[in-house]
Amino acid sequence: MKTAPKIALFVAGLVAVFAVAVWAGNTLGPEGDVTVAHGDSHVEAPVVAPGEAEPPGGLAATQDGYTLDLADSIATADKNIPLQFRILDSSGAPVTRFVESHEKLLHLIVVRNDLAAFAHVHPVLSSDGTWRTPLNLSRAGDYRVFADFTPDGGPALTLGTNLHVGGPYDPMPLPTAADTAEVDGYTVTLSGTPKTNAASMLTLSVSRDGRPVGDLQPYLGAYGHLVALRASDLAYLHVHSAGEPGDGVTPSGPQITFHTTFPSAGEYRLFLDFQHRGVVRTAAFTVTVSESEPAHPTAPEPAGSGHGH
Ligand SMILES: [Cu+2]
Repeated sequence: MKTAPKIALFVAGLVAVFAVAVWAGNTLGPEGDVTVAHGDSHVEAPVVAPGEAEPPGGLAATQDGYTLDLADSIATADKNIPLQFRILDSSGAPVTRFVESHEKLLHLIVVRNDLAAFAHVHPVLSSDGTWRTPLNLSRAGDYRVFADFTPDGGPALTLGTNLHVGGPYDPMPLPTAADTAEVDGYTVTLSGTPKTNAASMLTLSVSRDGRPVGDLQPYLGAYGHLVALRASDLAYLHVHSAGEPGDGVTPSGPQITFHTTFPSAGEYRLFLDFQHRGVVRTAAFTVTVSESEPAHPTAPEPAGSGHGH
């Protein structure tokens, strides 16, 4: 009977090690905001070491005991596909309580695998835990559905699963990398050099007819929402916008600033949602992320560098 406590201790140790590992790469650990949870001891969020990118989300349908469960993973191309899904907990029961983030309980991002089609919608939750939304997917193909949410008492998660939309499919090559994107007469310009191993700051500037747009409207608690997906496998990156409307510092355009850490070199597709004059539009960019030099090389200093003993 004495082995049970030992095993429990061992498991607890493993959990602690895992929790620290997760925490190191992700500002939201399994227990939520540690700074708040341990208010009396004021734990500072650990600094993410160079080279430790936030682990990308969206690559798994099940993570940390939660599962994204689509009612039907096969649909036919249509402007109004009724999508239904649930978030199940580790016992298989649907989760009915969620924590709001960016003014919504859950954000649903749907992209075709070739990244040629994108939707960001906010499904409606029924009391039995079923989420529903119409989806405008008039183009056939294989899609990835991402649910970005925080279950009550659980970690912030992005789960991803496949949706097959039948019909004639004409896959598109990824657009070449460019610093500007056009949408409905708006031009969005990207500046900043995205790199691996370090938090990258990206600035997106919105203009229309050559004039900077300085009166962007808040949309879901920010002047812009950016979704970044790795082209090779649709890994979903968490991107944080700098500041928020009404904080007295953040301008309502033309520039919107974001921070993220790219987990690897390669091509990514960025989708920026912004609102102006009551209409939400999406500008899309392809960016090529280059490998950056490690900030703290681990190799010993070369002999004769003047620091010999
Ligand atoms: Cu959303």
